Amino acid sequence: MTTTRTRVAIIGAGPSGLLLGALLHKAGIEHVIIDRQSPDYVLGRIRAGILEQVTVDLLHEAGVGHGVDSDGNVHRSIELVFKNTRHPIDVTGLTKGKVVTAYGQTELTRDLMKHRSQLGLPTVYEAAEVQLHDFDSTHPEVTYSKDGVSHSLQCDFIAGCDGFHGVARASVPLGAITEYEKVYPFAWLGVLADVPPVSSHAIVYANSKRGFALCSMRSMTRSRYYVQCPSSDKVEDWNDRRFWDEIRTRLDPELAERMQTGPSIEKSMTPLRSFVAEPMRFGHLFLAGDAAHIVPPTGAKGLNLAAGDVKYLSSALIEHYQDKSDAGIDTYSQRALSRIWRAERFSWWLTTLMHRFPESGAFGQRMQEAELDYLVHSQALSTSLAENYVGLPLDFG
Ligand code: RFL
Ligand code: PHB
Repeated sequence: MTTTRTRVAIIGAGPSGLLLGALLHKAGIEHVIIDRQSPDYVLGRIRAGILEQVTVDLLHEAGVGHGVDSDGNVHRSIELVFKNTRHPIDVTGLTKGKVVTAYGQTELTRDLMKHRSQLGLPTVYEAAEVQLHDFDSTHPEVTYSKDGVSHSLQCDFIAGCDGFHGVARASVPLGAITEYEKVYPFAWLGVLADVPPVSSHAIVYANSKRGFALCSMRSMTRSRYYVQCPSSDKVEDWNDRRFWDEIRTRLDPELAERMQTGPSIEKSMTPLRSFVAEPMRFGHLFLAGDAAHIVPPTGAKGLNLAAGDVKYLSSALIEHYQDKSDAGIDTYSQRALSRIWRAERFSWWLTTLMHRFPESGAFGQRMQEAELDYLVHSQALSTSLAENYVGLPLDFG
């Protein structure tokens, strides 16, 4: 068994863990990141695509903003399609100038990884049997094995940034944690293809008789599209031809006509879930990102919420080491959760508004249509959508 010491042990090298590492390094706080997967596996997961300004600002603060600056695509509006008609929502006009940026999680993760390796910061990939110990004391420990050798990492704090299926939340005694969950009765099938996006200036959200569809992008030559499908469907049920035929039926005639198709380079199924674990601090263990909460992807909030948590947590740890104050640590969970529940509400609302629910019936259907109709004609409701879409401020109150 080898033994090492650091200040903060970060479990998970996804966006939360890598961003936390970059911010701690800037403040001179020693840390180690441990992930059970390989770098290629982490980069191979095609996920988020829309960044709030809060997230972009945080990347700059961490010294990793060049990629999003050069390759991100600034969006000032979104488009809602229902009853075969497209309705633009002027997100920037409704939020006094705020924008979102289309920039893939893969690209963001690659930027953070590169930054880390250029600085020579320690990251252990392909760590097996990761276990957390004694986080209710002042001397927590993380043990793992790598290439058959056992390791012990002793630290002051553990940051559980290891996603929904990680070990950090699972290590908390059952009685100490409350979990809230809603599982939706459908999934998204996502396709990545090297074709120009059907709409490069605005993400398209479509509510159609055959279910929800979303048109997003990764660059001017790479598109990311999704369709709602039954949770029981498998990726193999959807060949490219079926996917392209289906998404076209869910858009308005002009977009359907304009959509360019091509071979998929990635296809994946995402179940839709809302989930929150409370609290997010257990002694010297903190949870951040998907380890603590999941939103259905409809509102594009998951990665952005993770970035918000990391901002609160890095500030709290910096305050602890630099100012010898635990005020930030003591309020971390409460501050993060208040923003998380607002994003949970928004993501649940937009999911409910835009998808076909098997059980909603004719009345439920009319309610959805009436709300969409109200939304596109009401400045008040459009403003609510827009201010949530661009992201609520970190200090919203
Ligand atoms: P991640 O990305 O899951 O990373 C966790 C890392 O922890 C590692 N790990 C472990 N390491 C050590 N020991 C263990 N026992 C471990 N178990 C796991 C894993 O290998 C992994 O490397 O969590 P993180 O960092 O909190 O990041 C969260 C985001 O990935 C997630 O919220 C977003 O992708 C959600 N999301 C979106 N968010 C947005 O803000 N905007 C979007 O447009 C958006 N679109 C999406 C999305 C998520 C989607 N899917 C597939 C769920 C679209 C989709 C389709
Ligand atoms: C994406 O680009 O993957 C994406 C964009 C907007 C969403 C969800 C996912 O609401």
